[in-house]
Amino acid sequence: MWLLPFFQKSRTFTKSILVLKNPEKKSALSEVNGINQPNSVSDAVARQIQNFRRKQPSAAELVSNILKGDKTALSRAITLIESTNVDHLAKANEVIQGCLPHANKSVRIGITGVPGVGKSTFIEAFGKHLTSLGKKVAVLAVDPSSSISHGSILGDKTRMEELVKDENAFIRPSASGDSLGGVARKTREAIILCEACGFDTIIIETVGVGQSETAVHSMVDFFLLLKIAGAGDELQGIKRGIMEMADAIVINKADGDNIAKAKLAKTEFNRALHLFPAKNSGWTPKVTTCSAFEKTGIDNVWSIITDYFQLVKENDYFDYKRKEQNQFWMMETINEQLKTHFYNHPEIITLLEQNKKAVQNNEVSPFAAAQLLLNQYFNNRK
Ligand SMILES: Nc1nc2c(ncn2[C@@H]2O[C@H](COP(=O)(O)OP(=O)(O)OP(=O)(O)O)[C@@H](O)[C@H]2O)c(=O)[nH]1
Ligand SMILES: [Mg+2]
Repeated sequence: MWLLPFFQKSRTFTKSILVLKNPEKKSALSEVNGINQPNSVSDAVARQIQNFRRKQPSAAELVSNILKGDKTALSRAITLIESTNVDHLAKANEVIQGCLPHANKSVRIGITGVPGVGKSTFIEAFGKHLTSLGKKVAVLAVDPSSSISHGSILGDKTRMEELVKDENAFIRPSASGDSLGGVARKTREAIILCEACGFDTIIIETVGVGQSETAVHSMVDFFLLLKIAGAGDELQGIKRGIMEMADAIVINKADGDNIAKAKLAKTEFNRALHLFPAKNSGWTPKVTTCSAFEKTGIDNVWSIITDYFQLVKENDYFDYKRKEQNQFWMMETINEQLKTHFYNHPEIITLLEQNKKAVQNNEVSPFAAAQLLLNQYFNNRK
């Protein structure tokens, strides 16, 4: 008998489920008819957005929108050049060709420095300073080491909070890729697209480790090395090559207790730079201090850079260097594609493995093995 109330209860429960399942019987929980769109949403605009998302724009559309300064089209085009899909490659080349006549109208600045030196904080302060002067700033990165995190800029967008929101700025994390050459080529193509989109100041960031700074140096007009003051041993551990490439050394974090140390470091770097041979550009590298955090000394960095551009545009070094760089990148692209083609050839893959072993076991000399592989490759291509 005591079970009766339970059965009664469970029957009412089943009934209410049936009511829910039956669309005829509306309950407060039924949302079969949905709710009306609020008046604030225009049907026409909603449809436009849906169409835009669904439709893949053609190369010509992308080019025309990039030339109008559309940042969404720019992002899409950069994604296209980063793609490894063969169909995308042809379309990407079409977009680049369309943008090329409108490129070249910017200044390209490379910024390098070890992790933690304050690159992102500096670029935020520097970029904001430039947009306040009416410039349009694009920030790209060459950072093959962080293919996992997809570039330091992405993880650092929080450090560029203001710049990200700035209408006159465009920030793009580095292309991921397994070879520096590949990443660098994509970055160079991205520069062309940014210039066509109306960005007049392009900043390329790279972490000063490995070979990436050499790649960046060969795609920019001005190369800036960011440093912090150490314990008086500034020149220790700094690669001679990087010092030679630098057009300016900026000692960051010159704030608080660090100001005196930064000044000392400035003197030391200035002395060291005098020992290097004069540059072909006719420019004497400058050393200065700044605090990206407190935004002090940033205007001075820009005035050094404008002095540089005035000089190299007057003495034609600017054009000369860009022409040299174009030639360099043509050769680089050929070299890279030849290598890729060679190493991906099915027959070569097998032969290479066999010959590696033979060379290790001293059965054949390294040169003879190399010759054999090359002959095989070229004979196949005849
Ligand atoms: N005191 C002081 N701290 C700074 C300054 N600039 C950057 N920092 C701090 O230094 C740390 C590293 O700055 P980031 O801008 O992330 O350095 P980064 O070179 O981009 O580092 P990676 O992205 O790891 O290569 C952060 O905690 C910043 O707040 C500065 O001018 N003064
Ligand atoms: Mg950073």
